[in-house]
Amino acid sequence: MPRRRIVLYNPPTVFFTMPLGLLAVASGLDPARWDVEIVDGRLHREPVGTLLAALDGADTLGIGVLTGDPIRHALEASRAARSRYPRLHVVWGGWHPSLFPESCLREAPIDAVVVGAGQRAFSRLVEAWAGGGDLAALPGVAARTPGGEIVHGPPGELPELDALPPLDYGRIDVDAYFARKGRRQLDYIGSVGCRFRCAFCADPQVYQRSWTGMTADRMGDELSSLVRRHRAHEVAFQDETFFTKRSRIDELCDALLRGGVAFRWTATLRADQGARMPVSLLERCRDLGFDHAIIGVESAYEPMLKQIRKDVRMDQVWETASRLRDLGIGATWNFIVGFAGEPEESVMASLDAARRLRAMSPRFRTPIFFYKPYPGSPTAEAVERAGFPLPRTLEGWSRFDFVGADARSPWMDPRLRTRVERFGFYQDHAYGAPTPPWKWPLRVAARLRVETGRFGMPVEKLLVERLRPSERLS
Ligand code: B12
Ligand code: SF4
Repeated sequence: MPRRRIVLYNPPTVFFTMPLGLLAVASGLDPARWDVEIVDGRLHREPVGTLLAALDGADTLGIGVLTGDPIRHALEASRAARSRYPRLHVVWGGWHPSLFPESCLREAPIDAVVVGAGQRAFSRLVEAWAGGGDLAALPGVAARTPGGEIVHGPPGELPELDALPPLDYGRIDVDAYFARKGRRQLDYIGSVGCRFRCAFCADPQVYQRSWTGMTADRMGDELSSLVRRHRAHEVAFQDETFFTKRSRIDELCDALLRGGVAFRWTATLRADQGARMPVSLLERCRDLGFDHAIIGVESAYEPMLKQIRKDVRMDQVWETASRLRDLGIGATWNFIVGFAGEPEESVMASLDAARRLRAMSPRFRTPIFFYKPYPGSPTAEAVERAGFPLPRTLEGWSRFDFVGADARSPWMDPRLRTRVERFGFYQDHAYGAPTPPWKWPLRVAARLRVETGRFGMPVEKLLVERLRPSERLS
């Protein structure tokens, strides 16, 4: 029997992380039955034109959709594909359709959405279309029947990652991502979901606070061969909480040691985990390439931390910071300001903690994000209650993005918002890697401002922005 053709599409987004979601979906399909091609809109000058050419002879188009601008691109691609190939099945999967399956099915020209993990669900869906199965019985799928009715299958299950074949990176042009990133950094993931309950995050809703991970042995084997094959210098683990199980991390270290391949790696770390883990384990990870941690501090104000259910205390942040500094591991400490109703003292406490962290190590960064109520979380609902309605339609969500002027928590006191923006600018110039001598005056002025907390008349900022306007991201 001839193989049926499926095209998987990643709409343009900011940054060049490898499309692991599409690779995972492709890996769940029987290669004897399905011929799968991945088109990444970020790599092509004419993304939709490239997609339409790839769709020639295809039965199914699958698109991975994040909230925000990617929806606009997904709509454009779906409409173009539908109009050129009217018999094509179009499926959306990923985070936005997982949160709003109904709205996607009603408002986009698509036949089905996959809710949550896609490996098994997508494979069952295309098999049902090929063989005439009952769409309403498919776990993790919501679909439109030929009669136009919307049917929902039962909730999908978390995949047993060890039971699935490895992601086939041969399906993407790995070197093209290295070139776009400007470093030979491979993206990899060894788990799904997260057990924590942060009130601003979509993960608890999509994966119901469950977590499953591949065995460390398998990760070690895959990483050693991937790093060798692609001559990668670094690996970026995309897991939501990489250090979830201490014993597994220890086993991973054993496996990496056995694999004998050296590479630097970056991974997410919760501050409570960093403070609880034995220092010897962190040290072992460092010796095996752990070079950069990504840590969500979110807020340095304890009542706010409680309200957003971070389940982390500031003493754990400081303990983790001292440990990482002493071990020479870099870290990005992410802060969020502007939750609905957040008091000024909370924002000020976060700015102060960011300053202190920045001063601790030249390898620490402390980006401060304005809270953006990404859907599917209690803090987004709080924004609605504060009188700022969230989008109601798919088009509305497509204009909702984390960059641009409207992304700066409009419910925040404008004076405080300006202060955060100025702090962000000056702290970037105050600390970090050594700068060339001609930038020293800016560094001295920025350090003085950050340390004294005086941000009035920001002449340096105006000058730098005039000389180098900031890039538009998406
Ligand atoms: C890499 C990444 C990105 C990349 C996107 C890469 C890409 N594909 O283009 C970049 C850096 C661009 C990015 C940006 C943002 N991201 Co991001 N990102 C991630 C991250 C860390 C890893 C994604 C990944 O590769 N996962 C591994 C794969 C295997 O899982 P997956 O992508 O979820 O895919 C599975 C299912 O979703 C599904 N699936 C996915 N695609 C498809 C397609 C089809 C057809 C089907 C059937 C199924 C399916 O099946 C897959 C296998 O089970 C996730 C967190 C996470 N660990 O998932 C956050 C995450 C997706 N990002 C998130 C957010 C909030 C953002 C940002 C707003 C900024 C930010 N603060 O990070 C921006 C804005 C995006 C935009 N509007 O442009 C949220 C979700 C937001 C949402 N509602 O869409 C997440 C979940 C983080 C979080 N917990 O809050 N991100
Ligand atoms: S923010 Fe991170 S730790 Fe918190 S629920 Fe989301 S993925 Fe889990």
